[in-house]
This record gives sequence, C-alpha cells and structure tokens, in this order.
Amino acid sequence: MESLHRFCKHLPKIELHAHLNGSIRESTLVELARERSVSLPAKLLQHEAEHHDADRDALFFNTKPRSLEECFEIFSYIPKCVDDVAALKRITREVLEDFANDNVVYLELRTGPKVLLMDHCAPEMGSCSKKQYLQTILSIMSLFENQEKDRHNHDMSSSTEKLVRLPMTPRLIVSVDRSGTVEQAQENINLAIQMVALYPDHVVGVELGGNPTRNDFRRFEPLFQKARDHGLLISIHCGEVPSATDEFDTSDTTLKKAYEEASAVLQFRPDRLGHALLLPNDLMNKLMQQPIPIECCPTSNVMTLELALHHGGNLIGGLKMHPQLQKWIERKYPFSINTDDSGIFCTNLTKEYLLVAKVFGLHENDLADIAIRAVDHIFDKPKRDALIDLMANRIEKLKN
Ligand code: 6MZ
Repeated sequence: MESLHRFCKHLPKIELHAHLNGSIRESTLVELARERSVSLPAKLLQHEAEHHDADRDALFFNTKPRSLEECFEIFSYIPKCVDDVAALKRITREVLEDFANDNVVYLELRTGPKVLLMDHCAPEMGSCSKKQYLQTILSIMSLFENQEKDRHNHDMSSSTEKLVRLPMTPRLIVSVDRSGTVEQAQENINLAIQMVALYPDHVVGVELGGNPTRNDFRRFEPLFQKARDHGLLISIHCGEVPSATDEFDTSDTTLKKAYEEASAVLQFRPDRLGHALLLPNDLMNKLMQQPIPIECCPTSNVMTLELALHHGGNLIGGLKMHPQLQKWIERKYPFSINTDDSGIFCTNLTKEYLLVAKVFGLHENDLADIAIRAVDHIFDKPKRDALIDLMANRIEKLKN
C-alpha cells in the first residue's frame, strides 16, 4: 500500500453523513435479495462493472456511474430486501463493523424508521413498528460501543502493535424523507423526540433527506423547529439539484422554487448542511460570511452530478469539476468528508480522503487537519474534547 493510502487508512476519521440502508454491503444486498426472490437489475450492481485498466489508481477510482435517478432506483429495491428484523440487525452490525475497520472513531449513522416484518419467513408473526426499528438499531449500537471499548482495552494490554485500532463511537440521527407526507415526517420527528428521552446518549439529531426533486423543506420546517425546541440538532440536505442563479433562467419555476427553498434552509440555520453543492453565488457568499458546517460526500457528488461521465467513469477527473470543494479547502470553510452511501457508491472513508488528496494535492497534515476539524461539527458535543485528544495522539504516532 503506498504511503498516502496507508496514511488515509490509519488516519482516525469522523463520519457524519452516512445513510444506513445506503451503506449496505452489496454482497449482503445480493444475498438478501436471493433469499427473498427479489430480482435486482444487474445494471444497478457495482460488481458487474468491468475494469480493464492496468493503472492501479484508475482501477481504484474507476466506478460505475450512478445518476441521482439511478441512486433512487436502487433505494427503491433495498426495503424489499431489508424487510425484517434479522436483515435490519445484520446490516446495522455490518455497517458498524465496516466503518470501525476503516478506522472511523466516531460515526453518526442516519436512517428513516420503517415498519418491517418480524420475520420474512413467518409473516404471521406480525410487524416490527417504527419505534422497534429504531430500538433495534440503538440496542445494536450500544452493544457495539461496549464491545469496542472492551476490545480496545484488551488490545492495549496484550498487543505490541503500535497502531492498535481505536474504538468507534456510534450515534444515531433520525431521518425524515422529503418525498413522504407531512404526517409521516411528524411521526418520525415525534419518535426522535421520544427516543432522545429514552436514549439520550445515542440519539443526537434529526435530518431531512430523500429525493431532492420532491417536495420542499418549507413544508417540514415547523417540525424541524419542534425538534430543535426539544434539543435535537439538525442537518438538512440542500443544493443537490440546481436552483436559479443569474446565469440560469430565473423565470423557470422549478429553478426559482429550488432557489427559494435553499434560501429558506439557510435562513433556518440548521446545525449542518448536507452537500450544499449547487447553491448560487449569493447564497454561497452568505454562507462564507456566516458558515454552517457542510457534510461533503465527494464520490456521491461526482455521481449525482454525473461529473465522472466526462471522464470515462473516473472519479479523479470527475472530482476536479466539483463546483465548491476547491474553494472550501482553500478558504478553510468548515466542511467534513463523508461517504453518504458507501454501499451504493462502492466506497469507504479512506477512499474518500485519498480521492480528495489526489485531486486537490493535499498532504498528510492537510488531511489530518480536515479530520480533526470535523470534530467541531459532531452532534454529541460532550464527546468533542476526548475525541480530539484521541485523534491527535494517534496522528502523532502515525507521523513517527
Ligand atoms: C438524498 C439520500 C441520498 O434512511 O433507508 N438518501 N437522500 N440524497 C442522497 N444522495 C445520494 N442518499 C440516501 O437510507 C436510505 C435513504 O437515504 C436517503 C434516501 O431517502 C434513501 O432511500 P435509510 O437508512
């Protein structure tokens, strides 16, 4: 493994934008689909992509393009496969393991609560409610966190390895799907409020995601205000699709609506923004003056903006065309690097850091700085100082 890749792998990392069902391992999705006789269109599977390129980097960063539309086509198949409690437990455990094995030390996992079957083989056993869906995830998270601490203590006392893997702390964000109804959103926000009272250490926030071409943040705004009043922190996806700018036709009603929505999101001042890719200059300038931390998901952005298409599916060429990232890096805008949907985009956080480093010419110190600065954006504020110590310590060791 070349040294920058090795550094990105061992760098202690913070993941703040990961959708549970989008982080499903492709192999697991295929297995669950087979068990349930769901036929997944081959074009949607990443491992079907053929790479003949001899260049290692091209191979590593060449990926099957996934348009925004295709992503949401895949998302529509996942609930057919993750349809019972056993499948939910499996994907949650695997996702936690995958992030931990990638040296993520703090993970905020987000998901929209769903009604599942108790057991897909025995539908007569009835259903698992949305509340039980969240409780199932939370109990796996707590167990995982305790196991991580025990394993780390054990490794520290028995291993001579200099870079013993650090423990990962998982936290939960409850998602609202913007393509759903206000009633469904209300149910999710109420559940989040209940859950934060029951699991104050593990439930940290709420978020608005889902297909950005559907509905509007303003429909859900009073609900997010209610969540805020109950002490939950908030992340809102924004600027994933174009909005009106001076260069665009401001009489186009879709673009105009997107502009007004993005303005309303910024006015609401969420604690973090997801993506914030295609904001017009006046809104971007406002953000520059009064920053809101942005969750940047490089591969996802290249895919949904279809930037890699001009580069034969190559992410390095695609990311060079990212509309904002260069500026955020140069001006030290508060942003974090994240995976979004590691299963759908066939990525992990190591790959995302390496990709950003290669495209923007960043060195080890720059990457360490980005990782450490992300701690300021975590929703579990009391964890901040301990995480910074843990990470700074490990980074020192990594440099020696
Ligand atoms: C917006 C996204 C997304 O909640 O079932 N999701 N929403 N933009 C994106 N960019 C690509 N990627 C994922 O996780 C899957 C759900 O997360 C949202 C979609 O609503 C998707 O169905 P959960 O665990």
